[in-house]
Amino acid sequence: MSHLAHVDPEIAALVVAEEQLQADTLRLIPSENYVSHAVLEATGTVLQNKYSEGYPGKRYYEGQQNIDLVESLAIERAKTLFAMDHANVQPYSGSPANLAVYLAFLKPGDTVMGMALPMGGHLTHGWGVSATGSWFRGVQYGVERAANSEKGGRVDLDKVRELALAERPKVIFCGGTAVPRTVDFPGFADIAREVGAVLVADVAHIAGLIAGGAHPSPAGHADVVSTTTHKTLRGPRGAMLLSTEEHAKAIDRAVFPGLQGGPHNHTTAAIAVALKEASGADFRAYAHQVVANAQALGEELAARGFELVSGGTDNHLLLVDLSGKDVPGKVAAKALDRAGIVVNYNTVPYDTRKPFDPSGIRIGTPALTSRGIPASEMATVATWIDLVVGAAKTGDEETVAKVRAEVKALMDAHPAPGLAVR
Ligand code: DSN
Repeated sequence: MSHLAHVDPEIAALVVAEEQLQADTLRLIPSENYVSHAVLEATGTVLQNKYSEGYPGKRYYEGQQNIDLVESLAIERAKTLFAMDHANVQPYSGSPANLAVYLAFLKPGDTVMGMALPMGGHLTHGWGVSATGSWFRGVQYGVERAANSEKGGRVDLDKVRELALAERPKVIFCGGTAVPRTVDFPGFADIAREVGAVLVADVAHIAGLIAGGAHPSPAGHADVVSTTTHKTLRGPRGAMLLSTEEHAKAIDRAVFPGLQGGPHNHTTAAIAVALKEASGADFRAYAHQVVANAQALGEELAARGFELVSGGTDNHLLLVDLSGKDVPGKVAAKALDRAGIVVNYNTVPYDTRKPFDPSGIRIGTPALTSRGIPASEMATVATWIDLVVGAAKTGDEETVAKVRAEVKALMDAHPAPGLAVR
């Protein structure tokens, strides 16, 4: 980064500091990852100099000889990897991708159904504080209470069906941001068919697991698949909308000219690279290891008395209810951060605390798995979390500092992809 360091040393120093932070810390935020050098290189290219409103072969700007080929490659790779008829790789990120879905299928005031935010859904699935819940009529389903041991923390599809029959949504979202269990795409598809709704599978969190065969695919069930590209898929910050042929035109029109202007071509190129990487055998192994690591970590945390929403995980993510530990999620998350373990505080279903000071933390294994950290280390990770959550309660900063040194040693033994520093 010699040019950056020369022109703007302040920003250059902050980038280097961030790189060092990512190298030294155990990043357990389930929506984060490490991209490869190849993805980083594609992101930092001259492709960002271009305007390309339109789609390959149908642009409003000349000079698209190379850009058309880049976008076509990304589209074809996305269609193949996710076995869908159509792909639009232009949405700037997950929220704009979901807004394009509203534009394609709904009019203001129409009914949309999705999982409630505090139950694990996403803001854009019709939650009140989002435009999707104020400009549209959001109807929300949740998960069962923990006391119902068999279904606790899981979606009861009979209840989703009842709600859908009563409310007749035009669009149903399945998936979310804090969903530790397999999304039943065929079950949701049956309900959507019965009420005549478009089924949108928001697979942002699990796209990489689907690509790697570690989570069932929504292909053949969902009408539209919405995903970001930077989570388990390990690509640049961006998004895609995939669909059946029937909805291809509506989706394309909604993204451009409906919602966006020119696509971010450097991101499109990096998405194409990430999709190529995700189609390889190594990535299949990665996706399965992400799940194996999350399950091992869940078992180790449960053995140390941590309450896991739904009792465990089928994917990359654990939602931990700290009520029984008598430590608020935010206090735990801040102590863990001081120990070099990065998580986010999170509401748990039926939380009695507020979203900015909730009862839980959310943990995921995509980033640590990208560093090659094996399942055999999850007992150590769980012990660190246990020690630090205990230390957060008593103000024992000595333990926090001791864990930080141990975390650094494990990180040094497993360098992260894409980083120049160790
Ligand atoms: N902010 C993302 C996450 O952390 O899950 C979802 O949009």
